Amino acid sequence: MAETIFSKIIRKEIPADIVYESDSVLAFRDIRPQAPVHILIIPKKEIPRVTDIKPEDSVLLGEMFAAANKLAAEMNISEEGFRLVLNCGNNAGQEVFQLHMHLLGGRLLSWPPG
Ligand code: DGP
Repeated sequence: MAETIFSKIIRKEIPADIVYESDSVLAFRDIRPQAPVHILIIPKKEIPRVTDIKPEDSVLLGEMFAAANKLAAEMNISEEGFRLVLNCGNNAGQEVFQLHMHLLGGRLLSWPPG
């Protein structure tokens, strides 16, 4: 597996504030939160970028969205709304090359993003 900081979090080699875990998906609070709720939802399988997603990953992606919905409900942001963000590559500012979905909420989020 291409090593990233998230690989170490998946293997529990470095600490993270984990808020959800299943056999295939892990979610933990972002270390640099940009909103009152800022959670990263990642597959345990190595997928570096959105462009590396394969058709056979469809169930896994569904599990990531289900985790996002579950967490949004638990954090009481389902009704007021939230944003899911996947940054892909340099122009999007992707910093960690393991697929991750940002769940952002708890404040009004402006659009367009920077
Ligand atoms: P992106 O730009 O989409 O690649 O966002 C990567 C996010 O990962 C960024 O918001 C900060 C977060 N992050 C980086 N390193 C760590 C870490 O070691 N722990 C946690 N919890 N978050 C991290």
